[in-house]
Amino acid sequence: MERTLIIIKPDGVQRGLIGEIIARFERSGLRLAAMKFMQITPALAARHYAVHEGKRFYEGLIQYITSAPVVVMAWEGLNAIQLARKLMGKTNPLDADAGSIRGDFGVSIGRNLVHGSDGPETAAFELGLFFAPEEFVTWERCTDAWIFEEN
Ligand code: D4T
Repeated sequence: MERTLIIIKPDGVQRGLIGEIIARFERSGLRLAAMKFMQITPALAARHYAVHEGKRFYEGLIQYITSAPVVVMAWEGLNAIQLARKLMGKTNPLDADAGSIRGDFGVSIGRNLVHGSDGPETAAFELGLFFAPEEFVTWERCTDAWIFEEN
């Protein structure tokens, strides 16, 4: 089982797509483990996007992600990280498949609606940035055995 950090970015919130985006994760079979509605501070944004510091799009990225509220979530399940990235589609909406969140609703790379961790180490780091350990809810759904095949 893996956990991944998903953010519905300011454009997703402003465009009224919170429900639409959450529905896609919920329907996928992934299980919600934590969720909050918040506005990201410049300091937190700088830590989250530290790997991009110095790149030409960095300043715009920080400005955008801190400009309005976001929904931050932890989703868990088998291969949650890879599965979530598939649901989101490629970073640039132009390259994202139809049927993915960015492919269906995005137009510009700088307004790509969602963030999802890109690997296990990034996920652990990012989840720790946004959630305290006690904010993760440990629970079982009655459908889990019908969704998560045991090897
Ligand atoms: P995030 O991190 O937002 O889920 O995006 P990705 O993981 O899919 O993509 P990324 O880390 O390469 O980029 C982070 C963030 O920067 C924006 N961006 C990226 C941009 O505005 N212009 C660019 O040229 C690139 C490469 C979009 C996502």
